[in-house]
Amino acid sequence: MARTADVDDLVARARKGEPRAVARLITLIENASPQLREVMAALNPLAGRARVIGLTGSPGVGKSTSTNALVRAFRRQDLRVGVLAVDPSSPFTGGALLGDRVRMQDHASDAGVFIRSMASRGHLGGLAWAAPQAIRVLDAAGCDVVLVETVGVGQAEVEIASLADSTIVLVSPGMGDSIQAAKAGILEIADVFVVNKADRDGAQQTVRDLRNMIALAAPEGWKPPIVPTVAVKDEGVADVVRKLDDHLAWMEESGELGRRRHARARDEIEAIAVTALRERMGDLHGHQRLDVLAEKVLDGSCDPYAAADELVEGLTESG
Ligand SMILES: Nc1nc2c(ncn2[C@@H]2O[C@H](COP(=O)(O)OP(=O)(O)OP(=O)(O)O)[C@@H](O)[C@H]2O)c(=O)[nH]1
Ligand SMILES: [Mg+2]
Repeated sequence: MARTADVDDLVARARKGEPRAVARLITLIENASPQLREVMAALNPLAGRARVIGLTGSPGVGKSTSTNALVRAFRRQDLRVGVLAVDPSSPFTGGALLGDRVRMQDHASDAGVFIRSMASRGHLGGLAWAAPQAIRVLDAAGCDVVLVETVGVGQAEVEIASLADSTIVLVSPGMGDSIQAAKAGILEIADVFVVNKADRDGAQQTVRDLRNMIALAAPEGWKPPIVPTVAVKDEGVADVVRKLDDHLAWMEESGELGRRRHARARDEIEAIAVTALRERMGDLHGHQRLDVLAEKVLDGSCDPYAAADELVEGLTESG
């Protein structure tokens, strides 16, 4: 393991926005490095400035194309942008993310843009704690905006939404059925709806379906706007940025921003704690203690709840 001095140096270089240092730190996160404790202690005071925007939606709906277009729009405002493409379902970096990288070559020579894809590599706790830490790295490296692209698959979609200040849900024409199916889920997480591929038939119908759905749900407070886009032609992207700005202003005014960030910090702490407990649990698996307890339960001298209590106590006191 590297010495503290190395971590200090890495953090200092990342803070100056050096891409290689940023990349190294995110790799430490992917590998669940024991150095993360030190890294996060150093980074946390530097973070908290970035605005985090999530993009989610079914495979192929145009998330990467839209991310790309949003990067361009924010760069025109001279903002530094971080992009994190996460695949919560797969432990491997699959073809889709590889494809993203190629498309992201557009920004390869731009020092104001950091792009990184991340897979969970199957480690315990998956992306629940890894994604917020990667966002923190980008934030501390001076990104004004962090865009998080994730493939929308059920629960993962909801989890990723909790990482962002604002969440964009993308749909495309002809997805009526899946909109119905995902109804409750997407209404819950969408701050801005984007109907992408508006150059295709049925876009108006999709906008109407969404509008009806929102009207039926009669949300209190923020009512998610619906923005048609043609991401491949950059059409409607400026409108998306405007709606995101409106949403940010509303969150600041209503106190929602503070509430979301508080909830996010809670989730991250919980994920780290649960992961630590699971790891200790794993250590105990081949452990004598569990064997002893199993015998006690079998011979009737201890009930399984009391045995589990004893096990949990053992986990928390063994520091
Ligand atoms: N006609 C049309 N095609 C689009 C539009 N936006 C994206 N596409 C195309 O749709 C395909 C998928 O786009 P991506 O941006 O890769 O979609 P994605 O949601 O990131 O896909 P995954 O990461 O695989 O889930 C590509 O071939 C894009 O060129 C659009 O507005 N109109
Ligand atoms: Mg993509």
